[in-house]
Amino acid sequence: MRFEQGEFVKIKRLILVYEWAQKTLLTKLSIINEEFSHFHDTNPISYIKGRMKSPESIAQKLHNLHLDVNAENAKQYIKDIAGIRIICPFAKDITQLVEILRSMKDVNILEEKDYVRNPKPSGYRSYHIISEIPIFYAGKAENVTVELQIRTEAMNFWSTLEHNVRYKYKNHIPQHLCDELVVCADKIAELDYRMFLIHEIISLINKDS
Ligand code: 0O2
Repeated sequence: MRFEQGEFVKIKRLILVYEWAQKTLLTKLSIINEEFSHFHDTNPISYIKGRMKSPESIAQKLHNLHLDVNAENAKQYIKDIAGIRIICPFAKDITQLVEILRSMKDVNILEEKDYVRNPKPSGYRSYHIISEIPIFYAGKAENVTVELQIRTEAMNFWSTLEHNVRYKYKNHIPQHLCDELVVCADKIAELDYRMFLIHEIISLINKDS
C-alpha cells in the first residue's frame, strides 16, 4: 500500500512536522533523565528511543482502518506517526514517569492506555500515552501528537521478539507460538517483580549502612 505522488509529497512534509514534535519531547525527556542522574540516587529512565513511522507503514495502517490513503486522514487518524519509547529499570518507575508527564504543563495528555495492569491477550505489556506538543512554525502554532510507550527492559525484550515473530508470520502466528509467548510474557512480569524486590532489599541495606 502506497501514497499517490501528490499525497506522498504532503505526507513527507507532515512527517517532518511530527519529527519536530518528537525532537521537542525528546529534549524535555532528556532533561528529566539528566536531572535524575545528577541530583537523585536512582533514575526511573534507563534509556529513551525515538522512531518515526514510514510513509509505507502509515499507508498500511490507513488501509487496515479502511480509510483512503492520504495525508489528511493520516493527520486525523494516525496518532503514532511520531513515537518515543522510554525504557525503565523497574515497573514502579513507569508509574513515576507517568506522574511526571502528567505534571508537565507544556505536554498535553490526550489518552492513556495501561497495558501493564491490563496486558493485551498477546501478553503485551507497556504503558501508552498519546501526547500533544505545541509546535511553532511558518508563523503559526500547531498541536502535534506523539505516542509514548513506557516499559521495562524485560517488557521491551519480549515485545521486540514478539514483533519479529508477528512480522515473520505476517500477523498469523501459529497458536502454539502464541501460547508460548503468553507464558513468556507472564514469566517476564514475575521476573520484573522479583528483581524489583532484590533492588528494594539492597536499597534498605544501603539506607541502614
Ligand atoms: P509499530 O511499528 O511499533 O509502530 P494500533 O495497534 O496502533 O492500530 P491501538 O490498538 O489503539 O491501535 O494502539 P495500541 O494498542 O496503543 O498499539 C500501538 C502500538 O503498540 C503498536 O504500533 C505497537 O508498537 C505496540 N503494540 C500494541 N500491541 C502490541 C503487541 O501485541 N505486540 C507488540 N510487539 N507490540 C504491540 P504498531 O503501529 O502496531 O507498530
